[in-house]
Amino acid sequence: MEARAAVDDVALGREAWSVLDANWTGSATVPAPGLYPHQWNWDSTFVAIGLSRWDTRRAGAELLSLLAGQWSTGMVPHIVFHPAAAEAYFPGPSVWRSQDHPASPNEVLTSGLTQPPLQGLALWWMWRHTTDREMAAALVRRLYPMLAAQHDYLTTARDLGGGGLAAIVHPWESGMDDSPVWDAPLEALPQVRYAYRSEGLADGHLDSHHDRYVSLALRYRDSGYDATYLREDHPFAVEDPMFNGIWLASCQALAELAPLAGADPQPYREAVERIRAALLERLWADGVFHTRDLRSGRLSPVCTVGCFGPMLDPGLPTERVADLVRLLESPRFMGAVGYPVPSCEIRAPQFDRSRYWRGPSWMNTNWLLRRAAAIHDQTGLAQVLGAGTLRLVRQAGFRECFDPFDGSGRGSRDFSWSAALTLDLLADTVDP
Ligand code: 2M8
Repeated sequence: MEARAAVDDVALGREAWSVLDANWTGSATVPAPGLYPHQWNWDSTFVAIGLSRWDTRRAGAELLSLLAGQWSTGMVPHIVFHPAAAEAYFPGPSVWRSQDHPASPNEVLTSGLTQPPLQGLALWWMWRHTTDREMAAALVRRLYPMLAAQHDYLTTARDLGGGGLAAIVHPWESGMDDSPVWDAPLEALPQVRYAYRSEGLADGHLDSHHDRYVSLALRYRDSGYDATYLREDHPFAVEDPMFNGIWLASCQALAELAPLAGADPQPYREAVERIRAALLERLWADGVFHTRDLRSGRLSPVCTVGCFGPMLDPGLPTERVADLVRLLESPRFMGAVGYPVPSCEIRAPQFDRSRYWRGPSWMNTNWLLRRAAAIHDQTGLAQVLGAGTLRLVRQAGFRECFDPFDGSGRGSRDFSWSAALTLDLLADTVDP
């Protein structure tokens, strides 16, 4: 394992800031130098969360830059392209062709997919932790209508199952691209071949799946990013517990921020109730939430870190919370590894400690589960998650993800959400 001398909190905080400064383009933070040269949706939003206690202006700039890419449908894209890097990442703007779609913004090039709708929660987090209430209140008023439009988009265009949940139409929309829960829906697609980022494949990705990722994106693009096509013909439509758990948390946040924005909280309160009921009715089985493939009607048998997403709901019934905490602490997840939280249950045949989202631990999901534990007064679990996550970055640096057994770093170095969320986790111990 690649280890380094453990650094103290102050030095770790300084290192985190220098990563975030180096990854700043002037208007947003890229996930990592080299591999990811544009603004990614949930990466930026985690950066905003991490900066909330320390730099309201930059946290706000991050969200405003992302939302400058919002389509008039309300969809918040998963990538906002940085013009200087144009085709440095595949699939770049020439594949997505957002500029040809009337709903996309005029001056900004984006992808045509979305990612977990974390922005409501991030705005609430900023409001709660800011040291500049006036600036934060102005940001809430400015961003609120955009997040309301995002919410309407998910409610109308993405309830493909008709049961009150938002469906994702591509694994990239989950943020957990290579998760084994997409294996069955992907394998049901016809086999295709594309040259896809070949230099990275040996390391973290499954070759044939990536060919299908590209073909799936092209099919959606060629439909004109059409909502009716998604509902009736698109071959990939999945209800994901993490995506919907995050959506619920953002609805809760929008309800709480409504008075500040002069808006009515009631629609968001109702959305929270509706999403909770749908999660329990449609995705709960055998003591945990599962993904539902709307095309086959099947629940995925594989349990991943995403299955704990609905724990972000403060109103989740206590027996369900107890079931999830038991599973999370069991040898299927945290109980058998040194570092939280493996992205796939380790007894699953698909578990692989070295492949993206099929085993490694990630800071962003650790942060979400720590938040969920805190919401449900699981103080011990929250502490273990916080301390274990900080141990990862102290030992291995701000890597993209980590081996859950020995804590060694994997993927990109100087990864922005790992740096930003470290700042948030350190806030308990380091004075601003
Ligand atoms: C990874 O996803 C991108 C596609 O969006 C990729 O594999 O190229 C995921 O880890 C995703 O969660 C993340 O947002 C993105 C940028 O860090 O990289």
